[in-house]
Amino acid sequence: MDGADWPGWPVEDARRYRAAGWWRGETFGELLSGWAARFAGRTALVDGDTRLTYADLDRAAHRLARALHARGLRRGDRVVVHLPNRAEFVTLWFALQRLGAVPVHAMPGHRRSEVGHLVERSGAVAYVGPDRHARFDHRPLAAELRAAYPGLDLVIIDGDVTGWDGFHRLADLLAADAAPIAEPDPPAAGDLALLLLSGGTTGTPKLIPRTHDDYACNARLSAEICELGPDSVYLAVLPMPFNFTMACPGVLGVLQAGGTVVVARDPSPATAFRLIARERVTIAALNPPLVPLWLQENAETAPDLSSLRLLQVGAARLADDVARRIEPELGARLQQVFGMAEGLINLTRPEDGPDTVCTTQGRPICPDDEVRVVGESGADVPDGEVGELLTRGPYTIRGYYRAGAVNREGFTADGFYRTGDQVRRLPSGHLVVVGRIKDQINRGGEKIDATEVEGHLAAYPGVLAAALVGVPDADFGEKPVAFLVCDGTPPAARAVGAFLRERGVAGYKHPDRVIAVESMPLTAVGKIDKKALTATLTS
Ligand code: J2J
Repeated sequence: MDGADWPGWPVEDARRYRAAGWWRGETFGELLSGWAARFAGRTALVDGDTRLTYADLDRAAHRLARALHARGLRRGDRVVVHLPNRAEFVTLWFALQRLGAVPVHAMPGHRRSEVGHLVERSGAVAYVGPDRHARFDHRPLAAELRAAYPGLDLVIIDGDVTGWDGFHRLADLLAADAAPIAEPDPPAAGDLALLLLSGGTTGTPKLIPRTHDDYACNARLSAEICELGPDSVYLAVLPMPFNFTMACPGVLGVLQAGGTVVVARDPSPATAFRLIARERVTIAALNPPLVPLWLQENAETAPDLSSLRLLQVGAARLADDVARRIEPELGARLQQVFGMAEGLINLTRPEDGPDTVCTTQGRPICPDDEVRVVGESGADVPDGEVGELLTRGPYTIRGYYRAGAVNREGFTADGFYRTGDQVRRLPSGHLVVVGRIKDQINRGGEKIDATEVEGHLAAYPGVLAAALVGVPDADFGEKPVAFLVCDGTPPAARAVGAFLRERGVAGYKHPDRVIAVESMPLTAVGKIDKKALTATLTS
């Protein structure tokens, strides 16, 4: 474990997790080789007309690993992966694992501000993106990153690189027949396998270090609870770099079970329903805003969803009444998923009754997940009472990557992660998410760090003070609204959006509305009183 960059698990706990079989000492490169041996001719991946068997995926990952090695990538190097849903994402991910290089997951909606932070914080040496996606050209972004961060010297584009000097085409690397690596330096299972971006609450983005051991555990236990097997067909609707889609059980959980991953290139219900019928999809994962769209499209078009057995919904609170419509209308069982990139995953179970499935966010997937629900004093509250969720376990990090003192706020001295989520625990161990104490807005599953956006808003000409708050929204659960104290005429939301776009801030973080106020209401300790601001809108 790399003690210098991130705090690993204490030796005693690590020994316990190994002895219990949660950690199995296998890297993702080794795991893929094993799956390829067991499931060789079965279909691993479907993306449009492309179908890859396990043997194909294994071969492609080997070939790409060699080509990347020939371009200078080595064990431990960090690589920002900014690809939307496509087969190449999976091939690249495993090629990096084979080398012991570390994918840093960027979300498709991220822009220069977020991706720049990822490069800076991780010290990435390479960037991989598409040429264009969702009307955004990634090549100027890659060029800007390369100019800004001298350590970033390898740019790989999935698509056209004509006119972009020094950029490599991913297709060329995939087709290359590089010589076998002369002196391989394979990673160990306790090594860093990937870095995920935290939803954040402090204005500084935090990177989440996940190891082969812990991330494989995350995917395997999720897959077992979802009863995945070789006949499982998973539709990747949400972005594949998202922890939910990747490992809960997601892409990795399905592959370890010998099933098939079907790539949805866009999240629309029309695309999803076409793929479900064509590929006989058995399991899919959604965030709450997509659920009403699926229910509506289903009512209007009566698609063939007869193969769909399980619909996972998570990343934000699913309304109980919407939850209750899922099984009767779509014919698939609902599973609520309350997870976090830092680790802990809660799932409702096949044996749970409908009330539990529709009104709770599940319970931890591992018997060694430790959960505490604490009040303001830090003392545990009784079951049924609301408190902050703290957690520790075999796949929950003990600290962020290169975060130093920040880790003292985010974790207790004895290693519990402070989730910032307010929950109630039922006697059955199921958790109900009732709110949060972190300064974050959850826009239908997309997390917005209020402090980070406020920093940008404060730079808008004439803005004297800025506060971003989440206000209730029928479609997204909540949406960001900016309260501004301005010197002169306050800007319209559209102008603020253009300003943030110019600064390279992802679109989902832009405020839906801008409200001018004379001054900010303050709490007793002199902080901006966000509850009072929200109340002005809802009263
Ligand atoms: C309420 N809030 C929820 C839920 C997450 C699976 C599923 C989701 C994520 C994820 C993930 C919620 N109800 N069902 O990584 O593997 C909020 C909580 C939590 C935060 C984590 C996975 N499910 N949340 O959403 O790292 O506030 O991970 O702490 O993006 O999302 O966000 P993130």
